[in-house]
Amino acid sequence: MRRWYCIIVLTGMVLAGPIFAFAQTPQVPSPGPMALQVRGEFLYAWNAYKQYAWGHDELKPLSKSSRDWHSVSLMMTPVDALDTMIMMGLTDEANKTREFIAKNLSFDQDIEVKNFEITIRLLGGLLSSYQLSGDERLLDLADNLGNRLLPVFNSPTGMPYMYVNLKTGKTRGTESNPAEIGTLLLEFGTLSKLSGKPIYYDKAKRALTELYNRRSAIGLVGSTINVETGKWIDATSHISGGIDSYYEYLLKSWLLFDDKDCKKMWEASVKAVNKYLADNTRTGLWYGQADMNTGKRLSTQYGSLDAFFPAVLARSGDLDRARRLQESSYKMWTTFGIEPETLDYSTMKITSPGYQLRPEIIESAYYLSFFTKDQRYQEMGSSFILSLVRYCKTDAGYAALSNVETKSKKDSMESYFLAETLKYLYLLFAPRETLDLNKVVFNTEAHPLKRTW
Ligand code: DMJ
Repeated sequence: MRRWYCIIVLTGMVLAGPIFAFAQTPQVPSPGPMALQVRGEFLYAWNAYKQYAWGHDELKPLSKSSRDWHSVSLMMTPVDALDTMIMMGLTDEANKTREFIAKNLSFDQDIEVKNFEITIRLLGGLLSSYQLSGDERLLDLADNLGNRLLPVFNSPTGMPYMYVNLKTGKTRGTESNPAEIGTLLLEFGTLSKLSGKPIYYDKAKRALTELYNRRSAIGLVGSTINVETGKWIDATSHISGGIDSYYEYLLKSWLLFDDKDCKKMWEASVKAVNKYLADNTRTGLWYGQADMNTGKRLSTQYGSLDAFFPAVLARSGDLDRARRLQESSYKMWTTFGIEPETLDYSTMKITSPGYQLRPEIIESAYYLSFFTKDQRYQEMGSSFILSLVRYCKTDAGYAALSNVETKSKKDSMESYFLAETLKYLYLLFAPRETLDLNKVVFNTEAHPLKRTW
């Protein structure tokens, strides 16, 4: 059954022409100098990971050493980076990495993992690389992982606990947030479709729906909720970290699965977000914080995580808001030479000074470039590359910044730098035939998923 499916995927990839066709495929023109530069930076960071951290979760670029999230490595960086290699046409590197993962990665570990992070990085990464390579071992790994994560949904409400032990299935973490509850359906749903097991889709969809059902009378969700009682603990509403990708998955689950419930939930949610969280100021359009019950403005914080929203707006067809918000994000970037984690947009003063090598502003530039064909977004991309090389490049890969004003570096290169930041930067400059954004949905970790069922 699997083998049969696989032939369809691979045939589909060939017949689909440029969709999911990458650099080495004849229909796609060769990448130009900017895309090649980004590919060079990817290889620079990846080679540093291989030299100093091979097999571990992450590279520590300043101490030239490695970090594992748990007592054993789950190969976070290789799994997260694999589909970027495939998309960049780094075929030999991708084949070696895929072989290494398939032979050495095991989820049969007595460790407690964070469901959200493992889902978006590993489950998402395995599924997209399976779709791109046709290597069934990756789907088997995804199925094995998905099964070990399933106990998280055994709460009285069906909303997931935050942590689960991969061997024992023991769960922990009753206080969660919309992002961790509502950012699962693309991965679990795709796993259902590819494995033929409906349980994954059903559990993740129920979690999303239970969360949506607890929105306030004015249609907003808060920041923290108890998954056992279903009661809100923090009523602050925003589009930033902790809520962000909940909205993204409402829209994208509708698009990927043609799920009409998700369409309804997305449309109602974005209406409330645009009514109560959007803030039209004299410096442009921003999105801040408001009370989920009254809609009263609570604060005016915006940051690198909020910068994902223009991409979502653009994908939904709202190019006007997407363009305006991207200009604000860009202002945040250029004011300091590189973006801070958060600032107060009413004063433009920094409230959290780090830069964690985040991708969101680049992701939005790519979506806007694809949907508007406006050169403006590649211009933005040029300044993103310049800043990254100038401030974050080290002897061994790339480093986050602890302070964007002093540009002091931090000993961290998160796996999403290779999965997302450099992938979106590459796609921003690569020939548009490389990938058709109308036919592919990226999970929140930039792993492309395609409807092959
Ligand atoms: C990534 O893990 C994902 O993009 C997530 O949705 C938000 N945080 C990081 C990148 O900033």
